[in-house]
Amino acid sequence: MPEDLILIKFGGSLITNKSKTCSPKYKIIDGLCKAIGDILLQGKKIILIHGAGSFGHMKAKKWNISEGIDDLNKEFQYAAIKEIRSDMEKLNKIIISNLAHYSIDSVVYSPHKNGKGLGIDYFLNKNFFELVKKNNVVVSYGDVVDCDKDQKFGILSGDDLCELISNKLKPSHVIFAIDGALGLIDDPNLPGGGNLIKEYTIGTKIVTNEVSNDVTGGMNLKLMRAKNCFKMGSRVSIINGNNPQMIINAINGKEFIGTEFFNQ
Ligand code: IP8
Repeated sequence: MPEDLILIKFGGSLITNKSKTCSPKYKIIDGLCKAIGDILLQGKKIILIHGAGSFGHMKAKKWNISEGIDDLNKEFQYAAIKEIRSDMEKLNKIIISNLAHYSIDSVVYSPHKNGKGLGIDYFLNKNFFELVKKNNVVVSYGDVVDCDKDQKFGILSGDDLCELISNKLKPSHVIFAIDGALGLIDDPNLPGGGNLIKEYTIGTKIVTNEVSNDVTGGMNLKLMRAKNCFKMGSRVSIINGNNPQMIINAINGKEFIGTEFFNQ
């Protein structure tokens, strides 16, 4: 596994206000981009994946995009897909230009333009691997993608991309930067919102709550993808991205607040 390749996912709720359509959290994005700069200075390569938050999930939910084509509403669905793809490009541009503000050059892999297939059946085009080979920062994101199945289209989550990329490129460290919790929580229904699991042993059952305005399964999907990244040999951490220093600490092997994955 390449020592220097780090895969980071910025969760959609971390970088956008999830209750208001297309509402970026500029200050949070800025802090995260600055942290990317610090990590690059340590000689690492970065693949950055970002979620959709309010740039994707609301319209996708309204028009049932994750379920695929619905003959009665297909015209509205195709209009919504066009809008979601363009909204995701807007969110992506905000991140790319914030990276550029810190003199970080990055290149983008657009999932719907380059490949098709749902979930981990998505076909990562060879362009992606070329981009990773030639650039220090490659950025991609959750998207509406086409597929060969009868449903014709659906959602590719950024979490799916993380598993796919881990499988192919075996990054040394995969970090899921989240909002709303310090890391994995044992049971969010407990008084006080549950306890942070600092060391998560693969196979331990935890309770996850459904999240509103989310078409890709929230923490459940993230946990499944994170476990699979770990099983494929990457170090895996789940960290609250509102404090980007914790991401830097984790990468540097320093103490951090968050969840680290371990074997049984
Ligand atoms: O936020 C979802 O990606 P995620 C993509 O990473 C869309 O799950 C367009 C809803």
